[in-house]
Amino acid sequence: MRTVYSDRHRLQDGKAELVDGRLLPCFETPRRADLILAEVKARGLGEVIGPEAFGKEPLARVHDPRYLAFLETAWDEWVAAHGDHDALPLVWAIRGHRNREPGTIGGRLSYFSMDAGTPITAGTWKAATASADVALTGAKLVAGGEGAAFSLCRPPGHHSGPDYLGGYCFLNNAAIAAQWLRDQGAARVAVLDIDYHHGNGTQIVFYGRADVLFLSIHADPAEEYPHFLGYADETGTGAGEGFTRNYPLPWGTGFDRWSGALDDALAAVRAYAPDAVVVSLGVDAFKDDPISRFTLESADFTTAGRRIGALNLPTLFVMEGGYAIGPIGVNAVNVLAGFEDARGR
Ligand code: OKP
Ligand code: ZN
Repeated sequence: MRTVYSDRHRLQDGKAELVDGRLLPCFETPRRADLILAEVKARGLGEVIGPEAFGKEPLARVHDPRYLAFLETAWDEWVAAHGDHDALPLVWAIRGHRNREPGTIGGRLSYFSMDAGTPITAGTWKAATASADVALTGAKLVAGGEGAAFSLCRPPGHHSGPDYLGGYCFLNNAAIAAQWLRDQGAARVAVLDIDYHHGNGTQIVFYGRADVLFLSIHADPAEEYPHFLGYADETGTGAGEGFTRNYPLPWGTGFDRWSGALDDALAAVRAYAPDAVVVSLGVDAFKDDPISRFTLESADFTTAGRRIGALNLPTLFVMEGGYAIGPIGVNAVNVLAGFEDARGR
């Protein structure tokens, strides 16, 4: 399969995130994409191409225009108010507070974010829009009849909701791609999120809809980030009832249990018979991931890829998380190679 990649990911290079009371160097670094790209080339997965520019319209199909306007100018406003160091939010509306956009950049940053781990930097808007273009270009390949494509997105997207950033995510690349596929005529799209963290943003975008099936296998939110969404009893609402499925799993989960959830999710995808599948491909379920607590081995990612390939459906892989620098490339490409293997390519 072909890989879509843009060097612009480098423009998102935050200094620090707040973790357990400390400001630590960002886990979500340019090096992640470099290592994945190097492995794509080393393994001969297929041609690497640059993204097309899709503009703002496909972003606005998923995100609130007020949020997009905020994100585009946030850095300049932040610099004018506070200086040219990375922007991090500090306070959020809690139960009983007002849902009202404040006037200052500091207040607005809090209003449009969900955590203090996702710095806005000088290059954030350019990197995030390039990442969305990478996802959209992959979607176009799949819509055009390529059986599969790999969108090597960075920064990731699945925690970003209609009007907020968070979890290292600014624009929800997978949701933008899935919506674009719908807008191009796909009747049904399934989004399968295998990142270690719940895809809260993607879930919310499609929660009330039957035309996009959302399935997520992740660490139990009672124990793990993002903490406030991703329980098994969240199954969709209204017309979307039954079209969201969550598989929260405890810390320490290994491939036996994880793959049981995967098989159940894949059976649901098969029954749904979508025109396309978007895989939110995080490889942070890996045993040595520095911020995660599942125990998958590198070889397990190949097996997972094979099982996804056995669906025999047009498939777009959209890169999400994975922070074990070193094996991140091997783990991501193992999924893709396993997929190709099952397709007999
Ligand atoms: C992004 B993706 C845990 C801090 C959690 C945010 C994690 C975002 C993960 N001590 N920080 O889903 O891989
Ligand atoms: Zn993750």
